Amino acid sequence: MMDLALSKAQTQIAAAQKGVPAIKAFFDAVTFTISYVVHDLETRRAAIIDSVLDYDPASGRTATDTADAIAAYVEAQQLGVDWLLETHAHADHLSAAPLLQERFGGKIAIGAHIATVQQTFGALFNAGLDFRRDGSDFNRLFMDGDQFAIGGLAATVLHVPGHTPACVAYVIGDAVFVGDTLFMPDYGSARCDFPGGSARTLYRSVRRLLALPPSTRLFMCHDYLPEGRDDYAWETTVEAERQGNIHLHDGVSEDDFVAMREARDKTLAMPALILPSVQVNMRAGRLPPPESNGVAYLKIPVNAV
Ligand SMILES: N[C@@H](CCC(=O)N[C@@H](CS)C(=O)NCC(=O)O)C(=O)O
Ligand SMILES: [Fe+2]
Repeated sequence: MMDLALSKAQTQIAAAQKGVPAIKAFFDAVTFTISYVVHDLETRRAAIIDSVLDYDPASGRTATDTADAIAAYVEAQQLGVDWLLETHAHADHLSAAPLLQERFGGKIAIGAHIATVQQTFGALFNAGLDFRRDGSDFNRLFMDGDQFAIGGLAATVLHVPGHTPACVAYVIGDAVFVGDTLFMPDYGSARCDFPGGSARTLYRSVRRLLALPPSTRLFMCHDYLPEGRDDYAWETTVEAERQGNIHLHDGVSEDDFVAMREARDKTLAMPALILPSVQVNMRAGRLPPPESNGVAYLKIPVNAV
């Protein structure tokens, strides 16, 4: 069957060879997340991808050091922010998108299947009626194959579920921000045991990403520094993943991947910040409304996850 979204992305990558985006990575050493600022050199319009709001679970305090570094870069480069893009509702860190939006403007966007994620977590946290579960807390919801612009740069969205049902990858110029699908070749792939996750679905999403041209640049959302490597890394190519990804190189069958992934997922502890993260990120990165004393509270569901 013809994959229209993928052929749009392929056409875009082929056309991008002379207008490649400027990409700046920001590594958060607490959650091992890589955020990106991507901009068009001609117009200086920009997108901020997967920004991080620092959160200390012991004190319940947020901090903006990581987001401030992104903001300082945006200011120094004199960029205009059009988009605050999330690859998914992260389970390991709070998003700084609302904070950066207040400062710079731009639209907060995520995959349209976020509504499914909001229903699951809205029920888990027994959120009140004020919590809308239709994605309307976000400014834009992307479907597979949707296209948008960052100044003169073309961007195409690919729905790549598996880690979560709403995961998307952003193809911007010739670069792909893969979210939690593939990790660096020597680390493999994202876990698939969160609500609505599926190893089989992730396999199919990854095969789609790896059908992009071999030289396509891929930018990871996390790097957990596997044994045998000394430096964090977040950029690779389709070709390198196809040849060397330890979980998903060419030739690994769907059934073998599913068996490996499901066995590995049983060994993983929950991310340290999963409970604060999902109840903030399901609200597009906003805290629950303050109570009558003016304080916002995060809940801990006991024996429910
Ligand atoms: N130790 C990390 C684990 C975070 C985690 O589970 N990350 C997800 C992505 S949100 C993943 O796919 N991890 C793969 C793995 O740990 O092998 C934490 O506590 O934050
Ligand atoms: Fe994730």
